[in-house]
Amino acid sequence: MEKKSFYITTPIYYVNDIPHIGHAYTTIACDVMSRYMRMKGCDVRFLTGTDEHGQKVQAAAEAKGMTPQELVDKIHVNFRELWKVLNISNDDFIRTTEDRHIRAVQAMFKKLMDQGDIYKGNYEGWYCVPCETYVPESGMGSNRTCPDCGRPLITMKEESYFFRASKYVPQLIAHYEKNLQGVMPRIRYNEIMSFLRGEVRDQSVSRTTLKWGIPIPGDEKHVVYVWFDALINYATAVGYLDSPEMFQKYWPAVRHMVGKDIIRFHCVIWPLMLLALGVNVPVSVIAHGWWTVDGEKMSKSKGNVVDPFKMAELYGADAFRYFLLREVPFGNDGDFSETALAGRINSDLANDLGNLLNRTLQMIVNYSDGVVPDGNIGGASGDPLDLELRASGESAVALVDQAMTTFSYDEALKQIWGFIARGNKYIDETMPWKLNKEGQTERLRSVLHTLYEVLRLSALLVAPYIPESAEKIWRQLGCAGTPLSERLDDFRWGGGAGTRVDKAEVLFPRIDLEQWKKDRAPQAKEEQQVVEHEAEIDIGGFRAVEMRVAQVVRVEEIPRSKKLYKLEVDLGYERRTICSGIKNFFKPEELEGRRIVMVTNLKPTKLCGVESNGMILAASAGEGESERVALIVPDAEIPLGSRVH
Ligand code: ME8
Repeated sequence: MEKKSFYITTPIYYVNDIPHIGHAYTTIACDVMSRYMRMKGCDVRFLTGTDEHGQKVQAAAEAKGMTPQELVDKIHVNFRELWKVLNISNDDFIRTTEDRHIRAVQAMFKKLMDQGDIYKGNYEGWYCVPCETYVPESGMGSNRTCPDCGRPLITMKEESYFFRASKYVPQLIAHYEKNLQGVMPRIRYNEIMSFLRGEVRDQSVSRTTLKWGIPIPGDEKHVVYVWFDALINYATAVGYLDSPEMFQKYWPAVRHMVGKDIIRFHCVIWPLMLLALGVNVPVSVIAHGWWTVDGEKMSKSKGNVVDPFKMAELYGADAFRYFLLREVPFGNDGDFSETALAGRINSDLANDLGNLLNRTLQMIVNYSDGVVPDGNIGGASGDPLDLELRASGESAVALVDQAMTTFSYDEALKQIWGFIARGNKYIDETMPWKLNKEGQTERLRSVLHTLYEVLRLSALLVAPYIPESAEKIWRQLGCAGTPLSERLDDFRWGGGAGTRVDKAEVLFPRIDLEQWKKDRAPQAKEEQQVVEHEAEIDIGGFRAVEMRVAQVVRVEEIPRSKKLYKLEVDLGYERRTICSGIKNFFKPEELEGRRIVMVTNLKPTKLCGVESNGMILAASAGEGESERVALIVPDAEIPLGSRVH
């Protein structure tokens, strides 16, 4: 029988952001669903990727003296690395700078243009000239200023292509009226319906002010607006242009998981584009809530951005995955706290699941020589307690399935943990040690076999959530293969007799909370600052950077720049001009005459019209208003031009 297709996507993340728990959350949720649907026997396609065009990337690349392509090639790796660390099982990773995507975007654009659904007009909006970007009314600072640089915005008008979104609105409303699962959960559905019933304007889909984007075929002074470009990734990756067969297979089964911040793009603009193209709209867009941290909005300037790499390193990927999905009802906003994470590790993972495994394996070793006995656990003549436990397992499977169809991860986990708790209670009720002492061999066999089955089923149920630990449980139970390659529907209660179990190993070590508080709490704030690591280099890579001692001779303002100074520096053997972004931290007289360290072999680059020939070294901490900068200076008299190693 042909497998049912299931195609699930994460948003493609802005590549210039450092991955944080928000990104991890969406991706973990998709991963759990993918793993679950594979275990249900579906042909799953799971896509994630990076959104790599746009003004911010262009500006960041310029600031680093790189081409935008070089920059995105380098930094998109942050996401790939994180998905490895978090055990994400995506089948594909798309980048919007890939050729397959550029061609698909251009083909869609052309088709819509040819059929008259894209037309030329004028775009008018509030624009920040230095940042070269439009700012929506909702995102402006006070007095119409740029939220990034704080400078006044101007109105700007440019030629632009427009997508005739309004034309397809009635069709989309009719679709959603018949398909209530088109937007989940219901609160977001209602939000989208009321938006659609208001005024949906035609959408500007090109820019002439931006260079780093996909050129519009036949009119190359325009590039495709980033959102129009980005949304198409979902279709590109399953062969919209290149593989009609693949597209046919997966597209009708597509689900997009997104944060609530981007539902208009996904539930309005994208389906309108698809309707215009004559392609199915997504089966569902599932919007989840927003994470704050210790009650506050996450932001780089507050330094409270939670680094998922760090969480996985400290607590393990599985514990982090479990916590994110268990802590908050999917769809609601949530507050992340490491204290709550540590608490759940101890209670749910170490106590409930860990203890059930440990106690059971230990008893099979002690009372049955490590071999699962063949007990009478399933039949009508079975003990009522055993039968009740079996029924509780069967009902957990059904309730988990129901919860998963509505993406209610926390509910599914509650059902699974309810079953695990029932297993622990069963040990206390049956007291196998007493049965052993009293020589009640028959009963003991049934009890041990029943407990083994509770664990075998639990391993399958937890596998999508905590895949690594589930595999460990599976191995300790002496089962062949991996739980993730099993089909959930094939589970039959009463199997496993005669299997030799492995040694019990601690799955989740308990955290000593007293010690943890001493170790973690004082530095929590510092630690939570994201450290952006560069890729490892060898000594040759380091030697390639030529650094020398120099002296600042003269400091001048650059009229066009708020941040830069023009410095004249003396290296002993020559004088150079350098532009340095330290204006906000030093007065000219604090710099003139100082000895500093500089990189001397950087390629010259032009900043605000001034050619810069090197870079002075400084350390910086904090962000925004609290940013501090310290110059790196030689601590003893040493000739100008001396090399720094
Ligand atoms: O919007 N809580 O990319 P992005 C929960 N490139 N989820 C969060 C979160 C938080 N605090 N912060 C981020 C973009 N997310 C576009 C998408 S798709 C065609 C283009 C998650 O890097 C959440 O899934 O800003 C949100 O929708 C996404 O990251 C935004 O990622």
